[in-house]
Amino acid sequence: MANEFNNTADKILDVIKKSKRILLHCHPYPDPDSIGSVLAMTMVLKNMGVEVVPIMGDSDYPNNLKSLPHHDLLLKKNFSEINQNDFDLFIILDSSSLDQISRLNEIKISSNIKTIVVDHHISNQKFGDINLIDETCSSTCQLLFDLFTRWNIKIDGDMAICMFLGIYADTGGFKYQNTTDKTFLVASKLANINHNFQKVIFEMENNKSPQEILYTGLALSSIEKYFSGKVAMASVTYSEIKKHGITKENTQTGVANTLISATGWDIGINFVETEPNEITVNLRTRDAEKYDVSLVAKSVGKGGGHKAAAGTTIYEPFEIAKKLLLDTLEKTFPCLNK
Ligand SMILES: [Mn+2]
Repeated sequence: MANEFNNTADKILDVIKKSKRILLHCHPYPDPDSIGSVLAMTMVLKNMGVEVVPIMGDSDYPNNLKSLPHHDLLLKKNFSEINQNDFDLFIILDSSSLDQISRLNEIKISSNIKTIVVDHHISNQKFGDINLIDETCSSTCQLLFDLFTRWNIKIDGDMAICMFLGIYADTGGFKYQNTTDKTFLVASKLANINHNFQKVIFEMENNKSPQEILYTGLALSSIEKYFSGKVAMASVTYSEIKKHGITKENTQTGVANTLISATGWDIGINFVETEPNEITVNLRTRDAEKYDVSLVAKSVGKGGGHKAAAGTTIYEPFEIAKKLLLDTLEKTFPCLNK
C-alpha cells in the first residue's frame, strides 16, 4: 500500500515536471476541502516554478472563506470558458466524477491534456490517466499532506492554513466518522506551522447575515408539535419574512437540524412560505431507519434527498400546504400514530 502510494506520487511529480501549463479547478458549490486543496496545490506548483491556472469553476467564491490566503489567484471562469489548448495537464482535486468539474455543460477533456485525479471519496470513478485515491483519508487536504511529504515539499504557513481548514471542514470539526488518529496528527503538524487556525475557523463558522439569525428566531418561536410530539415543525408565513426583510436564501439556516437536536423530536421540519403560495420545506430525522423523509419530500411537491435529510417545494396556500404535508407524513409513516 505504502509502496503503491509512493510509486503513484512519484509518477505524478514526474508528469508535473514535464508539463508546461497546469489547470486546477474548484468543484461546484466548493467546500473548504475543494478550495483549500486547490489553493495549497497552486502554491506548491508555483514554488516549483511551474505555470498553474486555478479556476473557480461553476460557483462563486464562498464569502465565509475570504480569510484564506491567495484566493485572489482563482480565475473566475468555469471549465467551458477556458481554452483547453492552453494546458497540457489537468490536476483534478476532490472530485469523484466528471460532473464535479462542471455541471453547466457536458465535460469533454481534450486528448492532448493529461489528467491526474487526487481524491478521498470512496465513490471516485478513477477517470484520470493517473489516479491517487485514498478513501482512508478524511479529506483531499489530508491526502495532499502525504503527497507533499513524499515530494519533500516544505509546507509554508499559507499552504498549512488552507489544508488545515479543508481537513477541519470535511471532518465536521473532527467529529465525523472519517476522523482518525492520523487526521489529528496531520492537523496538528499543520497547526504547528500556522497558529492562525482559530481565526479562519471563526470566519468560516460565523458568517451569517443578521437576517439569517432573525429568521432562525422567527422559526424557533413558531414551533408546533404533532403526533404526540414526534414531529416538530417551525412554520413561517411570507408576510412575516417580508416584514423583517428576510429573503429566500436567509431561510436555509439549519432550523430543521436544530429541531431534531431535541431528544424525542424524531422528525424536524422547517416550513416557510418563501414566495406567496410557495412553501419551501426542509425535513430532517434523528432516526433514518424508521423515517425515510425523502419519501415524504417525493410525494409532496417534486422534492427528494436522503433518508435523513430531504427537501421539497409545495405550491399551495400556507394552511393547505401544511395540511397536505401532515397528511402525507401520517400516510407515509403509520407508526407516528402509535
Ligand atoms: Mn473533500
